Amino acid sequence: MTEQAASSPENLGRRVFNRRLFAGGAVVATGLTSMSVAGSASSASAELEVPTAPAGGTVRHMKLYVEALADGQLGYGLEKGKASIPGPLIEMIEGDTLHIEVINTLDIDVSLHPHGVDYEITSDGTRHNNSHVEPGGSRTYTWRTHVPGRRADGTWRAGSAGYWHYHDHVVGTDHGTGGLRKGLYGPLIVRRKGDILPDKTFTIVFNDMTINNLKTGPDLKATVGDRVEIVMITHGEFYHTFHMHGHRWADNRTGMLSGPEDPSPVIDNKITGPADSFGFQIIAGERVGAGAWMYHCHVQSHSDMGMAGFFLVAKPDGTIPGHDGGHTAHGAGSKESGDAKSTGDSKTSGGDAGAAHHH
Ligand SMILES: [Cu+2]
Repeated sequence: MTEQAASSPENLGRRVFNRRLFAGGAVVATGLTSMSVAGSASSASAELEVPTAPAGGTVRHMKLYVEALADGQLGYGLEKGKASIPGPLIEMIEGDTLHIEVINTLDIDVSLHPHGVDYEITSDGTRHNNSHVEPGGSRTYTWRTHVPGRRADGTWRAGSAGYWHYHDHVVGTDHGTGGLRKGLYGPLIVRRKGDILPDKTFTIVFNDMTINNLKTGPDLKATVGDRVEIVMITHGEFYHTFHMHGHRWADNRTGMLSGPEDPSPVIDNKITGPADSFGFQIIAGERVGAGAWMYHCHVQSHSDMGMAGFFLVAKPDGTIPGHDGGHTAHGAGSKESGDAKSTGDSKTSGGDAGAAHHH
């Protein structure tokens, strides 16, 4: 499925988008037919070499399992036994509706609470609305999205597009403090028709003093020239700053400038607090080349304590100059390296799989 040959230019947008849907696994087969039709209709206007999001408006269904992971952590997963931290990337296009059946395999109440999308109070995912899921039970949450437009009073109504996220809101406390701490969170991207689609998407979550509930950040692997999308989310008790070495992005909805007159500031460091989220796309190694590019919280004590990882940008032949793979991103000493190894949570929590969504 991922190796389909490009058939014709006018099919490119549709083909790539479908590939993403399969790769992400966030959509069941019944949704693909209508999505394909929508993609086909809009792809004529898409630039040939940059696939873009088709028009939204589809109704889709998916399941989301809440499961226990090793070390007392918890995760969301699209299939039984596949839960990860962060949870799976959920993508929508403005106009889409998503029905998510949450299946609670735990012996405690859980829920699903989204940021950014439209939902009725019965899909709030909070205990005081009785919209949580009881042990062993299931509940369907419905998320809707809309395109921007003018209200009847003449004012402008924003569309749903953005880099958002979802999380539990009932484990531990009525604010889901325990659920968030243990890993019940994930990324949600709502795209606008015409948005440029990336080659791959990574999710980075600063959660208390962890990244994706790991003691050090996961490796983000790409090849020079890849269009890489980062979704950055913060949870927990602290404020952080997200910094990437050698790459910059625009501080706006898409993280990309829309043209030469776009006034959005271009940055490589952004302060972020609990439940904030943003995202952007970069071309891996653009004007800087291959390398082990660090990303980290720039609060010094935080990065020193492990809030750092590598954006590993390889040459086309797969090599990464100057990178022997033996150092952690937060310290070159042997002691720190040992610590990094001991965080083998990468297996239980998904590691790369939880952070990376390859398209
Ligand atoms: Cu920090």
